[in-house]
Amino acid sequence: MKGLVVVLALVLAAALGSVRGELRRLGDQAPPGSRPHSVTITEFGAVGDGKTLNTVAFQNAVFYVRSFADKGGAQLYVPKGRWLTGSFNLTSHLTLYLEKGAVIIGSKDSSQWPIVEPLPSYGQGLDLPGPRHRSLINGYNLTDVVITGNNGVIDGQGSVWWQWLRSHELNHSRPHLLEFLHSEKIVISNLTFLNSPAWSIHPVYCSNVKVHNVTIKTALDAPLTDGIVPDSCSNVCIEDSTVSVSHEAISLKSGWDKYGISFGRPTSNIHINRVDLLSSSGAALAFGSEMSGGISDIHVNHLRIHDSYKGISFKTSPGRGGYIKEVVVSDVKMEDVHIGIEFTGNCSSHPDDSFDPSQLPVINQITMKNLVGTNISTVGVLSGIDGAPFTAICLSNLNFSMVADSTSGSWSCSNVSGYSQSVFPQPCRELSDPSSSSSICFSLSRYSAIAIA
Ligand SMILES: *[C@@H]1O[C@H](CO)[C@@H](O)[C@H](O)[C@H]1NC(C)=O
Ligand SMILES: *[C@@H]1O[C@H](CO)[C@@H](O)[C@H](O)[C@H]1NC(C)=O
Ligand SMILES: *[C@@H]1O[C@H](CO)[C@@H](O)[C@H](O)[C@H]1NC(C)=O
Ligand SMILES: *[C@@H]1O[C@H](CO)[C@@H](O)[C@H](O)[C@H]1NC(C)=O
Ligand SMILES: *[C@@H]1O[C@H](CO)[C@@H](O)[C@H](O)[C@H]1NC(C)=O
Ligand SMILES: *[C@@H]1O[C@H](CO)[C@@H](O)[C@H](O)[C@H]1NC(C)=O
Ligand SMILES: *[C@@H]1O[C@H](CO)[C@@H](O)[C@H](O)[C@H]1NC(C)=O
Ligand SMILES: *[C@@H]1O[C@H](CO)[C@@H](O)[C@H](O)[C@H]1NC(C)=O
Ligand SMILES: CC(=O)N[C@H]1CO[C@H](CO)[C@@H](O)[C@@H]1O
Repeated sequence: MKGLVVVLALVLAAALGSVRGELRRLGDQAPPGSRPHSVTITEFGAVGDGKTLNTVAFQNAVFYVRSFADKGGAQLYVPKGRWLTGSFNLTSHLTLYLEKGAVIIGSKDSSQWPIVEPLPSYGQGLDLPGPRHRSLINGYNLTDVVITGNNGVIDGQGSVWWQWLRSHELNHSRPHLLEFLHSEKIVISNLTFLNSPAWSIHPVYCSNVKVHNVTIKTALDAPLTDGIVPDSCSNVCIEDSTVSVSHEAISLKSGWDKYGISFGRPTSNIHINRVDLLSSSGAALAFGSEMSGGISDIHVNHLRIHDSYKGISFKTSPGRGGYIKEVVVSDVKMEDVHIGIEFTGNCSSHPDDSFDPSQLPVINQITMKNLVGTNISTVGVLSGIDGAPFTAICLSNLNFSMVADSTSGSWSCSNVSGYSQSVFPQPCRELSDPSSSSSICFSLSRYSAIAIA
């Protein structure tokens, strides 16, 4: 059966190649992601009526684009229309371009989202143990892929998955909208992502990933939908984007307990600039709680967080191992947030009951400077691990104004230490230790530029 499909696809590819004859050539001054060749999804039999299932058309189109890999690659053009599809794979040297009014829609039929093994750094699916559903759009072992458009839309129709999760009808963990594994030189820009079943953009074991000018939204009462989740990745840049989801808007991760420790791939050199984040029930910017491969060298600038449960959260637990260190978050505006800053060493979700509580995480050298908060209920809840305190938490130039009738108090701290200057309201004494000095704090001088080829 599989052989037949491949043969048919080859025949189709050859036929299209000869029929088309001359492929469109794009100008020399073309924008990033432009390719010397272009094909349109309708050439593969796709119908943009919102009803016809186009999974095979997308699969065949990508299969055909593979033949341009050594000729500069090709663009797959998706015109205006509603293009219903199940899960499909991308290929290297591909630009997927969604025209204005083009909407790629995820099927509501779970069998259109095949089952795959859990990620090796997680060992289990996140909603349920065992395997998980493949994402809608997948990249495996790719290089040089651009997903862009004139504000086209990728809509996961996640509400069916949210309902299955709530009613315990899921058989396997939910899929994401866009996932890249073991890939490099990825650009995602100028698009809107709606209603992911779980996470919207999930690069894992990737390097040189740029996310620019995207809008991500899910219903605010959806269960556990995350926006952008760089996971065991290096050299990632997220800029000029707006994320509004129920759970974490941007979440940095690197694997779960013993699986993440033995996989050992950290998340490092991440730059996040000029983003606008909302998380109705989680944290707008989160680190962890899956961080067993380590998270370091993170630079966040010009962040707006509003109408969120938590603002910035560092999450871990005994059993995780790993580290979160060398983080600088600066120039943050927070409005209408319940808990501004959270550190917790008690995130009790584990892939197995057999986790090793002696695997203690290290949280060290976290600097936050130039934060202004208005209408915040509780400024900071910092709760480290007894016997493995979080250290060198450095706060500089923070000014939070509280909810008028706040009864929760401004700061609570345990098992943490650090340094603070010009912080209002006055932080807890753990962060005012006179023996600490600014020399323990991670500074911006270690900024390292990242190159996206
Ligand atoms: C995104 O849109 C901007 C403005 O139209 C354009 O300059 C940029 O090249 C686009 N990005 C890509 C990857 O096409
Ligand atoms: C998509 O890629 C995965 C991983 O390489 C592979 O197992 C699967 O068969 C591919 N699916 C299609 C339709 O090509
Ligand atoms: C991954 O890609 C590289 C380079 O294209 C190739 O050599 C290798 O065989 C691929 N590995 C798998 C598992 O597909
Ligand atoms: C962002 O993308 C939209 C299309 O989605 C485009 O019109 C706009 O110019 C882009 N802005 C930037 C700054 O690239
Ligand atoms: C779970 O499996 C049952 C039995 O095979 C099936 O009827 C049901 O549709 C599946 N649920 C989902 C969400 O795929
Ligand atoms: C303060 O923030 C809360 C959410 O934390 C919101 O419900 C409330 O309307 C805000 N108050 C004002 C005056 O903006
Ligand atoms: C950790 O959380 C669990 C419930 O999630 C609670 O029972 C336990 O007391 C907490 N431990 C600490 C040290 O806060
Ligand atoms: C904090 O900001 C408010 C205005 O939002 C200002 O009135 C106050 O003086 C500032 N406090 C400090 C200590 O800078
Ligand atoms: C070592 C240490 O200071 N442990 C403290 C951690 O926090 C708890 C709760 O505040 C304290 O009881 C421990 O003494």
